[in-house]
Amino acid sequence: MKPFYLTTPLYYVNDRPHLGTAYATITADVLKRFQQLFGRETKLLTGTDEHGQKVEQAAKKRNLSPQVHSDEMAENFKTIWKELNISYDIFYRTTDDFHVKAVQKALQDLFDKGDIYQNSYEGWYSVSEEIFYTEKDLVDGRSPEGKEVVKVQETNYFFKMGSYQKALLDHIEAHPDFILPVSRRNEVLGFLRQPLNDLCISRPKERLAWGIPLPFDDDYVTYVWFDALLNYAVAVGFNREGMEDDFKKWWIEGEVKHLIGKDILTTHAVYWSTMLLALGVPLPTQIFATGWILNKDQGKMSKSQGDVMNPLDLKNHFSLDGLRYLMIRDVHMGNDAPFSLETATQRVNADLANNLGNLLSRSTNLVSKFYDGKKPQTGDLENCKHLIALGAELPGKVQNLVDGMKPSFALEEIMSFLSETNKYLEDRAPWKLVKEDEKAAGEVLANALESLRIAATLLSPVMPESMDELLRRIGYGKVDFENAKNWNVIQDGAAVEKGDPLFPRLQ
Ligand code: ME8
Repeated sequence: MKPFYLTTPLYYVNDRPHLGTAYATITADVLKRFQQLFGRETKLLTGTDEHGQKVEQAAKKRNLSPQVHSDEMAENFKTIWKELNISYDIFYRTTDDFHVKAVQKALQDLFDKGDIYQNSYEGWYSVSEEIFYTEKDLVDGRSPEGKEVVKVQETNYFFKMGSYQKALLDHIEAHPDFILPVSRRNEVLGFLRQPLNDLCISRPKERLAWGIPLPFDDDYVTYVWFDALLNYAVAVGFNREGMEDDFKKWWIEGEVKHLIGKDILTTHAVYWSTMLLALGVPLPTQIFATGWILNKDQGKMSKSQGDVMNPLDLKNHFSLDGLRYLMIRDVHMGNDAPFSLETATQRVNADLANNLGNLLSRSTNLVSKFYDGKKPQTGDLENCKHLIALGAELPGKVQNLVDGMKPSFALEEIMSFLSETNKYLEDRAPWKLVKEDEKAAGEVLANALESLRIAATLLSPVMPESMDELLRRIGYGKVDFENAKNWNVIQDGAAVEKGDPLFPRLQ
C-alpha cells in the first residue's frame, strides 16, 4: 500500500479558526485516521499562510508587526486543533526559514529557465481573496465572488502559466480522479478551454512589504499564492537538502491528496499544477474541493462576513466526538451544508445517544447484572446469521466509501448496521430471555458486543476518544481493523463494564 499524504489548505492568519476551517481540518484528520486504520503509513499537513496584503492589514489593525501577529495567530490555530484532536504530523508556517529558502530556489530556477519575465501590469486586485483580476473578469465592479477590488498599475514579474495550459489539460483528461468532484473538474476544464493568461507573481516592495523577497530583484516580494502553494511539496522535502528520500517516498511514490475548499479551486488546479509542471515535479494524485458550511442565511460562513460559529463552543455543547461526528455525517464531501443547532442536536441524539448509546448501555448493563460483568459465552450463531453477514461486509464497504471520499455514506452504513443490531436485540429480548434460558440470553448479548466492536472500530477515526472507551468497556480494548471482519473475537469471560452514557441526550 502506498504511503498516504494528505494536506489541508494553509489558513490565512487574518483571524481565528471558525467552524468552516474546523470542518476542513476535522475532515482531513478523519480521512487520515481512516487510512491509518486500513494499515497505511500516513502524513497529515496543516498550517498557516502568513504573507500577503490581507495578513499585513490584519496585523496593522492590531498595531502589531505582521510577524508578531502571525506568531500569535499560528498558536491560536495549534491550540484549537489540539482541542479538536487533530492528529497533524506537520504544522507548516510560510514564514519558516526553510520555506522562504525553498520558495526562493524555485523562483530562481524558473527565472533561469526563462519561465519568469518582467512586464507592466494593469488590472485589479482583490485583497480578501489575494487574487489578480482583469477588467473582463469583474462583475459589477467586483470580483466574480463579489469581493471588493482595487486598481493595480505597476511593473511586475510574470510566470509563463499559459505555456503549460496544454500539458495541464492533457493531464486532467488522462486522470479522471485528479480533480474531484466531477462538477469541479468540469469547471476547471471549462476554464482551461479559454486562453490562459500568464500569472503575475510579484508585488513591488513599496506597495507590499510583507512577503518573500524575489531572489533576482530585491525591489519585489513574491505574490502570496506563489509562495504558499509550494508548502505542500516543500513540507515533504522539495528543494530541501537532505530530504531527498522523504520527497521520493511521500511525493513521488506516495498518494498525495490536497483537500481544499471550492473557493480556492483555480489557485490549486491551475496555478499550483502549472507551477509543478514548470518545475518538473509530478502533480499530486488528487485535488478534492469540499463545499462550504453555510450560515443561517445560506451564505458561506466566513471570517470576513463575521457570522462565524466558534468550534470550541460547539465542542462544549456536542462533546468533542459529537462535533467531529456531525462534521462527517451531515456533510456529503463536495456539497455545501447548512449547520443548525436544531438539526445537529437531533442527529447526535438519534445516532449517538440512541442508536449507538442504547445498544452499548443495554448490552453492558445486562452483562453486568446477569453475568457478573464477564462476557458471556458465544454459542449457536444461527439466530444472528444476518448480522454476521452484514458485519463481515461492513469493513470493506466502509473502506471503499472512504477511499472514494464519501465518508458520510460510510457512517450511514455503520449506523444502519447498529440499527439492525438493536432490532436483533429487541427481537430476542435478552432481558426477558435470561429468566428462562440464561445461556441463550448470554449468546444474544455476546453477539451484540461483537456488533459494537465492529462498529466502534470503524467509527474510531471519527471519534477516537469515545470509541477507545467503548472498546475498553466491552472487554476488547484495542482498535483492530483486520479483526473487524471477523465474529467471535472478544474473549469469553472478558471484563465488561457498564458506565455513564458516552453520549448523553442533548436538549
Ligand atoms: O484561502 N465552509 O485561506 P483561508 C467550509 N490561505 N470550509 C471553509 C469555510 C466554510 N464556511 N470557510 C473556510 C486561503 N473554509 C489560503 C489557502 S493554501 C496553500 C492557501 C476552508 O483562511 C476551506 O477549505 O481563506 C477554504 O478553502 C479554506 O478554509 C481557506 O481558508
